[in-house]
Amino acid sequence: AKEKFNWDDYLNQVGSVAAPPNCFKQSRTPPSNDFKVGMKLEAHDPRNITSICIATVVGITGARLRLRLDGSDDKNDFWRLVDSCDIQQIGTCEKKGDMLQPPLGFRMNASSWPMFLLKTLNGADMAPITCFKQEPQKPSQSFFKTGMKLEAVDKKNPYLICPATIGDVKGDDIFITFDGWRGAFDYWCKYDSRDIFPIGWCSLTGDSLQPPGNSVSLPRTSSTPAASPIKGVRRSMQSPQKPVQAQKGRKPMRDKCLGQTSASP
Ligand code: MLY
Repeated sequence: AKEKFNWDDYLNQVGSVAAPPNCFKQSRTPPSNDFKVGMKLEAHDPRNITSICIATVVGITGARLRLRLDGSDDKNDFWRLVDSCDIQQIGTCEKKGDMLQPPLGFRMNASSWPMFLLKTLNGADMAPITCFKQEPQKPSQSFFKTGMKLEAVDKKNPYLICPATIGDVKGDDIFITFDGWRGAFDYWCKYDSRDIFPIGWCSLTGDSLQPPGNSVSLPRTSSTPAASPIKGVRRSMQSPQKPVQAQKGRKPMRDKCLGQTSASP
């Protein structure tokens, strides 16, 4: 049976602290997700951010929506929080005097866009204004410190939220390292990224937080016997003291976690 990941136990085991909630551009209590699958809205095209397109909610996960741009394929889905300023009610674009655009990679001839738009909106289930929540303010500055723990979106597998550590801090930029994955999924982002959350976020939204990968390093002083892995936390076989970020580009160890994360190639 899969043991449930527990932050309190884990922080004790690895001897780390959580990044305090005031570090994040997230509301203290996650916004409620009132959207339903099939609803339509306006969204910035993530591949062409100056375009506003029609999107359909194709999935709901915690406080996030899985979105697909109308007229696009099913290979470019993206995820947005219900309080993201990247999404708005249908009609907003027109009210501002802007024009709805076909998505990048529109699957039909460009000349068929106006008719496609009419048809896609005709009789559509449009998400009501009450579904859209106010985007929270960003913290006045970065309060992150190297070593702090958080929950972060895996950008290579954006449906996944995983235990992570601040690996480095440079001005307004922070380096997100994924616990137990030897650097393969790490990335830099701004401190006010909407893809990072305080610990406990997933348990509040009902999202499933991924367990750490296999190569989690424990401090050498830990009283836990090296031979017995505890709740999915194992001593790194190579270098228990070395920070995970030092091994950028390496393949993650796949033996244990593959089964739980095999939803992507
Ligand atoms: N299919 C991918 C999933 C890896 C996910 C890593 N995240 C959780 C940091 C793989 O097995 O490589």
